[in-house]
Parts: sequence; structure tokens; C-alpha cells
Amino acid sequence: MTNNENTVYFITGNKYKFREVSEIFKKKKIKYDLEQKDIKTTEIQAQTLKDVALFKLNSVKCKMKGSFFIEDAGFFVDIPLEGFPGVYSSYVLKTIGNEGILKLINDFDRSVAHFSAIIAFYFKPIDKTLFFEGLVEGKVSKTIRGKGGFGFDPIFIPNIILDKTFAELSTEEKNKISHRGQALGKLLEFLEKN
Ligand code: ITT
Repeated sequence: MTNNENTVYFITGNKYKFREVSEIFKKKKIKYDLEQKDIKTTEIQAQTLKDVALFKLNSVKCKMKGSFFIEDAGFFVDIPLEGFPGVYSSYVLKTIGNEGILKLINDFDRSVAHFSAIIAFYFKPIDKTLFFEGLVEGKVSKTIRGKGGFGFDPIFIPNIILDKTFAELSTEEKNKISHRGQALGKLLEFLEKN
């Protein structure tokens, strides 16, 4: 069992996600520290990221004593793939990968895609679960580009930065505009006040 009232635990097995989150966390002056916990969560296949996130959070509640959060993210190709891979992002990345996604698209200039992230946060002092969301819109890159980031970053071009994929940005640049950066910004605003 883990317990420290000024520590907030981020439960994730993804070191890239943790790196992004800890960079944002350490820039904010708050009384809480961040710590990674790589404990096994149960991931269900559901219709929305929120359902996945809540189930995941509850699956580890019995192992935690303090405040903790999980974050669930997905990559959605709205045009022309109607939101695929979305909640199937992990499976699709492991199977067909970025190359497989590119093969499904003909007109890249007209493609529309977004990343969504949802943080499910259990805040011990009030015994409540809170949600914080973030979303970034863009399109799919014709080719796999960039060495930074992880996952789908090399094929996503955010609207706000013309012609660079997420993998061509520094962590700091990605954090400023990303789905994860936005969701975490909202969590930090809450923690500043509580
Ligand atoms: P957890 O242990 O935190 O669950 P995960 O790697 O399973 O880590 P998610 O379920 O949130 O992460 O992500 C679903 C998939 O989307 C996974 O394959 C990630 O690599 C990918 N992904 C998530 N966030 C991303 C981002 O910011 N950029 C690129 N790909 C991302």
C-alpha cells in the first residue's frame, strides 16, 4: 500500500507519457509531488475513453491509499476513417502500426484527425473521482516523420503548427498544445486550489 498525502501518483506503464506529464508537473509550483506507479490496471474495451478510464482507475483503487490518477488517450482519424482507431488505438498500434494507418488513407490533405486524453483522478481528501479532458485537432501526415514522441506522433500534424508532426516537436512544444498537456493543465489548476 502506498501513502503520502502530498504525493500524487500517476499510474501508467508508458514511460513517454510519464515523461511528458512530469515535465509539465515540475514547472508548476504546487504542494504536491508526482510519482509514477507502474501497477497493472484492467483495461476494458468500451465505447468511450471515459468509460475505459473510470474502469482502469477503479481496478487499482484497492492497491492505493493516497490520491492518484490514470490517463487514457486515443488517436482518432475522423476523415476518412470515422474515428478509427479511437478506443482501439493500443491494439492498432501494436498490429498494423502507423504504416498500416497510412495505407488506409488516400487524400491526406483532406484528412481530419485528433488526439483525445482523459484523466481520471481519485482525490483522497474528498473521496471523489474527477475527470479532466484535452483534445488537439489536426490531420494525418503523408509519411512517417520525426524521431521524438511516441505512438502515433510521427503521423499527426496539429493544425496549430503547420507541417510538423508531433514527433518533430520537442516535448515542451508538444506539451503546450497536446491533448495530454491540456488535460493535465486542468488537473494542475484544480490541485493549485486544493
Ligand atoms: P497506460 O499504461 O498509461 O495505459 P498506454 O500506452 O496503454 O499507457 P493509452 O491506452 O492511453 O496508453 O494509449 C492508447 C494508445 O495511443 C497507445 O498505443 C499509445 O502509444 C497511443 N498514444 C497515447 N497518447 C499518445 C500521444 O500523445 N502521442 C502518440 N500516441 C499516443
